[in-house]
Amino acid sequence: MSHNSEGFKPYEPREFSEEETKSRAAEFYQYMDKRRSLRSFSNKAVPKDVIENVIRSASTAPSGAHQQPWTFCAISSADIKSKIREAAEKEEYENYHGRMTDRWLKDLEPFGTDHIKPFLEIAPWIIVVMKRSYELVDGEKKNNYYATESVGLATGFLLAAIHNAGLVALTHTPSPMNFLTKVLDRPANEKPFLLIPVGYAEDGAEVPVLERKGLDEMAVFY
Ligand code: IYR
Repeated sequence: MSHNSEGFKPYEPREFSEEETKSRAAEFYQYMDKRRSLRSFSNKAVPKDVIENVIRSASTAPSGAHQQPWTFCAISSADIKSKIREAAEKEEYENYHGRMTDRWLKDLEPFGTDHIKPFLEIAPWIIVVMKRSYELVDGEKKNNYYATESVGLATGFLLAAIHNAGLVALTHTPSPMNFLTKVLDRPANEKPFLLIPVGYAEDGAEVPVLERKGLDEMAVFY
């Protein structure tokens, strides 16, 4: 009998037959391919424990030295949501009226976006993902490793968990996002990374027609 090395434990693999592996991979792809970013939300409530569990799923992402350099701020307060909408629309107005280049505005035309963001009040939840660039240990700054990559991975897991629960989301980046630090009263070692309204799609919601790159265009096998 082998015994565990100090600080290690046996990994419990979850393996499937080749046939089942193939069908699981294909079915997961089909399922994920149905995910879309939504901008029209219903105000239908989403229970808090659903949000807790999608955040727990996000937090299963790998991170540099397992430092888990993220904080998820989950907002259902109507008051805070309207503060966020007001501040976001102020920034977005500037973006759409001078800060974004003509090329950028043209590239966004197919998505029908503008500076008005009602979903920030209508969606039952907003999750603001915070990146923790460093931790304060005895008053000293300790940088977290690969914080951007880690938070990006966790956000990807979050979006997959939201989709799996039958909910919809938008990865929203009002720019600049520093107003969130103030509105949410967050510490200086956290920077807003993404703002994600979460809820159900509005009845009759539409999404832009778009194609995803095919395997030939986005993968190379050696
Ligand atoms: N942040 C703005 C503009 C915007 C930019 C990109 I790149 C998008 O994919 C979508 C929107 C907004 O949210 O409207």
